[in-house]
Amino acid sequence: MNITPLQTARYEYTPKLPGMLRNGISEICVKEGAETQSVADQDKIKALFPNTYGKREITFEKGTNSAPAKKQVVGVILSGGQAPGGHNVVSGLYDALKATDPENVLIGFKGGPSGLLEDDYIIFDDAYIDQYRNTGGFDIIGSGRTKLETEEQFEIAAKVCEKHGITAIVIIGGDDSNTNAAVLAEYMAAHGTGVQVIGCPKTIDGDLKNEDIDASFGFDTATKTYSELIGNIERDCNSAKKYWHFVKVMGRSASHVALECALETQPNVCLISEEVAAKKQSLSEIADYIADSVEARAALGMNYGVVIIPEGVVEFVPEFSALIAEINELLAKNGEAFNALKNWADKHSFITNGLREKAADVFSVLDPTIQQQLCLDRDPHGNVQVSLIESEKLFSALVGVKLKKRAAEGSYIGKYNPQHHFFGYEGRCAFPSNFDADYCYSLGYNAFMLISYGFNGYLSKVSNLSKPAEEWVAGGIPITKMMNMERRHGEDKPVIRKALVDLEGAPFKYFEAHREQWSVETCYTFPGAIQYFGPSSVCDLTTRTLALEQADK
Ligand code: FBP
Repeated sequence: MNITPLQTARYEYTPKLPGMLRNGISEICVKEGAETQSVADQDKIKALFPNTYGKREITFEKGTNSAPAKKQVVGVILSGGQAPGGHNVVSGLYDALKATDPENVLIGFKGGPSGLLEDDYIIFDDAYIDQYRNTGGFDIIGSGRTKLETEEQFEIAAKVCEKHGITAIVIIGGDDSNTNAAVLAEYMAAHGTGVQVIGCPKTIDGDLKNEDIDASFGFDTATKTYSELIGNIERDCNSAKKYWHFVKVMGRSASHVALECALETQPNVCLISEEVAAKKQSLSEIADYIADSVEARAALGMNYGVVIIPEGVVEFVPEFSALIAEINELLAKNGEAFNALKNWADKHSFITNGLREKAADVFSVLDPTIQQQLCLDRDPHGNVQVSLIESEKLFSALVGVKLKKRAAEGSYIGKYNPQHHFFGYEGRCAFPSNFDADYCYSLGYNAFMLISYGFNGYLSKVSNLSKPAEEWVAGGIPITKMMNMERRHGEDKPVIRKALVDLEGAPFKYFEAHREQWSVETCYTFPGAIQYFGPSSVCDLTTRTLALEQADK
């Protein structure tokens, strides 16, 4: 393997642990907190998780380690989309496990949860782990999106655990993967397998957070990477003075990524899907909102700007989601007939004729490329894959139409040349920032402490994250505490409640207070590249979101 100088230097980096975990394994004891209950639907969740519900939250402290001596064979799984820091979770877990007893074993199941079902694994040793310390990506064992949810899958998982003598499984994933971890934990307890299951909060989307979990890992590095790129675009924009850049950023339904990037770079416009939903904004209103900024800046001689668009925004525009639902329905019933049509003109008529008037009107204002994207193959659940819809192009085209009209009416005199970008994959495997390197290593190390103390169905929790690592608080939280019942595929299911952007929260309020000025003036800020070496004030900075959320602490 060819190794770059940065990679070599990052191998040498020693991640910082919370102060309470620093004195060595023999000096970590448990402090039990209050019993917990789920965020909602307590009776239903309790009935579904009789063995793992209501357990106490716990924190670790300095003190004599009283965990029972036991050989540990731990299996680890990376689940879902990549997020910077996954390798550090694995190395933190490995280091704690080996520091406790060199005979302990860490098994990595390959390619996500399917690795456990197919018994596809490797056994880690120092040489293997050392190649991946402080590096981005999930390539240490790969990842996957197989859902662990059926009784049959759990039976297989239990058999694989028995075969290897596995005492615990660590699932590193987002809200869905950790929901699955909770269900697996309950299964393992109900069947007396003795296998413990521990989760770790991962996702660049930032939507796995709540009163216990300050942030999901990967959000820090991914948003810093996108913010660097957006800042560079702003500088280019401010230099060339001739383009309006429309930048879509990943994040699924939630707009945490878009909001954080906006706080970091102060663009002219940033849409927030949660606000679009709250105000029930139409496509036309959103286009007008962006066009207002274009027009105001043009009046000041600035025919350029930057717009940030969250990946999932179209799902939140009521008329657009109604259109998607109608197309879904139409294609579910008539998919074969539609696919048999040879050219787009025929397909276009087929769709237009099959829609009700309102939906057909919305369809008709869309650019042909977007119309075609709406008719692409559905996902396994029959839904349109919204991340494939180029909403950056959708909105730039709608703004173009608005501006033409305004020019004809004489209110807009300017030039409008849009450019388009989509940032997602660029950030998911970046070298973890110092924050993510430290946080993830701590999550993995802490996950092993939870295992050694016998906890099952817990999420590894490291909090107080806006403070220096020395002051971080390590512990665990029962996953059932974060759950409620939601409708999924026509059934009520227990799931971890997803965190969307809180329109009353400090990060949004800050953005709201400044966006008017940003929309007209040029207030761009340039975060630059992530710094790994240098003053702590530069290298260990966390996100603006976390700093604003925890400003009062
Ligand atoms: P997770 O929720 O699994 O962490 O994935 C995050 C994410 O990067 C989303 O932002 C994005 O919509 C999705 O994964 C894309 O994943 P894929 O390339 O597998 O479709």
